[in-house]
Amino acid sequence: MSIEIPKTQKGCIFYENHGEIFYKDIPVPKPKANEILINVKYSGVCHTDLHAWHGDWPLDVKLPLVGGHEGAGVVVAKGENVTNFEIGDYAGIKWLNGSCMGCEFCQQGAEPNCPDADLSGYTHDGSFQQYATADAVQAAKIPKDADLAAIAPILCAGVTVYKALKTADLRPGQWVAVSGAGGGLGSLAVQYATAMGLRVLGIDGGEDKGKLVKTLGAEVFVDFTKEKDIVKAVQKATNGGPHGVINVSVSEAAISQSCDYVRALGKVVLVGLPAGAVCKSPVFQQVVKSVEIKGSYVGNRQDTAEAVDFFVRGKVHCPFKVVGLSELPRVFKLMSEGKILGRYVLDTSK
Ligand code: 8ID
Ligand code: ZN
Ligand code: ZN
Repeated sequence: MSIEIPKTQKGCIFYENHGEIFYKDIPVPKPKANEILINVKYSGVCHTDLHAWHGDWPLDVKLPLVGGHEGAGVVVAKGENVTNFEIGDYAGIKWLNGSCMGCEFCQQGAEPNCPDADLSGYTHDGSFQQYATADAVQAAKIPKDADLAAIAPILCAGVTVYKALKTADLRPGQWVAVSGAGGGLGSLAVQYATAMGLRVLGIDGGEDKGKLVKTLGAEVFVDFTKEKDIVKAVQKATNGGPHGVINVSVSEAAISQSCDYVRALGKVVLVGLPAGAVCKSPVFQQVVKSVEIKGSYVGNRQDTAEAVDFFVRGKVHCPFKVVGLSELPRVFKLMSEGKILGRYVLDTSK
């Protein structure tokens, strides 16, 4: 089977950090021997895409750059060495586009920690275009009957929070606090945690987010815009503090707070990446409470398969709104104002 592939396509591209984002005709990339070419139908917009555009992190982006790393679509071409995908299969673009597969980290299945990791929408043009390339080894497998718009947010947000919850290593019945619970990662974290049998306390701002977070499975919602003493409120609601915290807010203060309200022997998982942030934990408290603070970075191929399986079985579903690819700048604006419930998903045909 061969599918006709155009020479040019629509994509969102920027030439400098914080520079104008152009929605325009750009060339369709050609897959290398190890790559597949995916006709991206839908792409989620992750806060990481906004960090990349702003140049928030001590890691250079490729310029010019086509962002995006939650792309779901159809395989339309493949390089000569690709054996695990056929033309017509559904496939997903993840943050980890490819890695060396030879270093000590890749060897133990920690491919995201590979020093030579190639990152979609960061060092490799991503899913904010109609056709994107991905290393076939790392591209996500998507089942044939999946809803491509609904599954897109699973490819980064879902995988990341699922892996973060595994990193927290909690038992069913224990409390987990999700800080940033109403956003893209947070709304999925609440659902994965609930599906794993955990008791969830969500923290975010505003009544709409509170309502959403409770609908998704949280027993308690703490509104950071209204609550004066968040540490006290969280500890009271969880009878002494949550056993684990998943930090997906884009707030340095919220991250440090979580080191305060976590229960003794608890685990604080760092996921959100506010620009220049430092995690402050009072050493005395951390020692006496024997708190663990752990970083968690997306997930590997197995985490991806497991996170997708929760979606396929109907256990998690990111609340999302579909808009055209050309509307990316508006989505970034809403995101920077903290106004997005769940995710915005871009339809690449508009
Ligand atoms: O592998 C990783 N570690 C990884 C993977 C994917 C994304 C890390 N991230 C990072 C992103 O780069 C970003 O820094 O996770 C962060 C969250 O991504 P997102 O979920 O895509 O962002 P969002 O949809 O904007 O949600 C953030 C939520 O945080 C809330 C906001 O209201 C929003 O709902 N929030 C903020 I900003 N300040 C808060 C506070 N003080 C807060 N919630 C609670 N307390
Ligand atoms: Zn992401
Ligand atoms: Zn490697």
